Amino acid sequence: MRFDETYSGNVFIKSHPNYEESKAVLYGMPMDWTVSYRPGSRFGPTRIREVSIGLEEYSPYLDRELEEVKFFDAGDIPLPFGNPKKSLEEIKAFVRQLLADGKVPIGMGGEHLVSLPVMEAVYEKYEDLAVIHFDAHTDLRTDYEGEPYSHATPIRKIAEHIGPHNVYSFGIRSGLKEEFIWAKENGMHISKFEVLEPLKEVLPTLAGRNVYVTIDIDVLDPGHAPGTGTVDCGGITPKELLASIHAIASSGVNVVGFDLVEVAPIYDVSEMTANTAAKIIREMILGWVK
Ligand SMILES: [Mn+2]
Repeated sequence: MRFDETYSGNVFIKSHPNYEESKAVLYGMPMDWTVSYRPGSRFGPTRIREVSIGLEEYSPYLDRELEEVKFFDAGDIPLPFGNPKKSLEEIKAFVRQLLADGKVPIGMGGEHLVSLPVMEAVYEKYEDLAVIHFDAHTDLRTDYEGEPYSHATPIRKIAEHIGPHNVYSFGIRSGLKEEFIWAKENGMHISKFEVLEPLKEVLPTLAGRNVYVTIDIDVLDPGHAPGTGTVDCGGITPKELLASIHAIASSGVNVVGFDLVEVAPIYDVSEMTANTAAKIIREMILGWVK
């Protein structure tokens, strides 16, 4: 299931060498064809893997080692440049296979539109699915300049697909007035500006549910994570994001898949964004893959 079977180089730290034996599968979705502002997130997965080597394998937060969780790094899904429709089909086919094999999908973007086919595939398997979404942006547009498949639309599309009342967004501080109105009128949960406290209020209602979690790195303040396409000041700290991941880990929700998207290394001069992303992924793996 690795895309290049001869590949032996850049993989996430402590990933397991064998697909069959692994409980979860990490994969990159190197697509940034629909971004409205700064491109570059197609290079995110590669850079996150490279810097992951600097991480400790042990989490003092969770008292757990990466050694204890078998996850396979499948590499990046080969995607046709400039063709979002075909790219989304390729991603969905890949994730369907993972789910059929009983694996937990762990995605790295790429622009946020890559999460849409993943969530659709996960919903095919888990009909009671809820989505937890951390982001600076609503991503609730119906289209962007007439284009329905855009990095500004994935949450709208999944909300229409699984029911808006099953989607919970946190940390939102940017979007059109109409998007906020649509969410409110359709029973979708949006917490503006904050993540941890409103999340703690919602989690008890999701206990026992199958949940997909999608994190746009720009939920963090650009002071902490400048390496992303559409920066928006006023975000949360990595400390709050880590605490939110740990809150989900101990909440009784069943995380059936997750992703982290929109890391764009070319704007990441300090490499702080990629390093932060790698640690966040480590904590999600250790906290959510049971
Ligand atoms: Mn965003």
